[in-house]
Amino acid sequence: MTDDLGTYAENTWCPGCGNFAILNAVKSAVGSLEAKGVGRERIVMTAGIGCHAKIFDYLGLSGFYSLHGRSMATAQGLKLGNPDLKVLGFCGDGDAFGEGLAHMMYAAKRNSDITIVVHDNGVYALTTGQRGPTSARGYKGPSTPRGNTEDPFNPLVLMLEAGATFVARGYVGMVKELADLMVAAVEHEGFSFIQVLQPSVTFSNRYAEYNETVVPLEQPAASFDEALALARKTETLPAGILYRIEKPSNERALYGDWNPVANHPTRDERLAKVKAAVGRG
Ligand SMILES: Cc1ncc(C[n+]2csc(CCOP(=O)(O)OP(=O)(O)O)c2C)c(N)n1
Ligand code: SF4
Ligand SMILES: [Mg+2]
Repeated sequence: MTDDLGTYAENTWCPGCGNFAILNAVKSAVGSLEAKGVGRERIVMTAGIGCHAKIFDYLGLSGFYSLHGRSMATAQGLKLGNPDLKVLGFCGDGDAFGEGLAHMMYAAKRNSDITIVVHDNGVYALTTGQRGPTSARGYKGPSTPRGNTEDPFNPLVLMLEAGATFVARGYVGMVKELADLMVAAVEHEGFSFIQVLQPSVTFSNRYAEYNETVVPLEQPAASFDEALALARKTETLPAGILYRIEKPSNERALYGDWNPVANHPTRDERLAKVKAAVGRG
């Protein structure tokens, strides 16, 4: 690990990949959080498997490198294990809305106090560009040589409907705004979701399209229905916090202010409990 939150791992992302901007935004967000008193030892990360997940190798934070489709499950485990942690889960679109879809829906439903950042490039990039859950209709790749015959999932709508209490969209062409979104998401107590539009220059280069269609959103929607309407827009793509409400997080509802790490029983206390349970206390 280096002082600037970097690591000594060789970076193998393609030149121009949108993932670089996400890495820079996270570093900036961690700096802002530290300035606000959230020490970096309290900020932990997890990632799935994919190009996005290499962020785990390049970012000098503690964490747990997970499996494809299990980043958000691992993030929930980290938070349950120690609710004082601020947990960042990095996912790909395939990770989050393919194999990990059920985990995503339930994490949002139970309002787990984690932040999920989806690097949405609309393809399975690491495995060389197969169609994924957010690929556009007509997308041509190795698994759809004649074009994708399915419409993409809308991640924002899915997360809103599942119960996410913070739903945002960022764009790698707006790094400062993306860093601000990450800070706000980490500060939000409850399930915070950021869809980051992250073109894969190699397999789905949509920079020109996004530069035309992404528009900054000044403030969150005033109601759930308004947020859904914003999320469904296609001619322009609002970027910012679409929806944010206060609701007790799962961990707060389960634990209150109790922390299983701080209140961990000693070995003798655990032995006494076991003996009592088997009638030998
Ligand atoms: C359990 C499991 N299923 C499938 C794979 C194969 N696999 C690795 S990366 C990947 C796709 C990654 O796509 P995405 O999550 O969108 O990430 P990206 O590479 O686009 O950043 C797949 C299917 C795997 N490694 N493990
Ligand atoms: S294949 Fe795409 S997502 Fe992966 S590093 Fe290259 S440009 Fe980025
Ligand atoms: Mg992808």
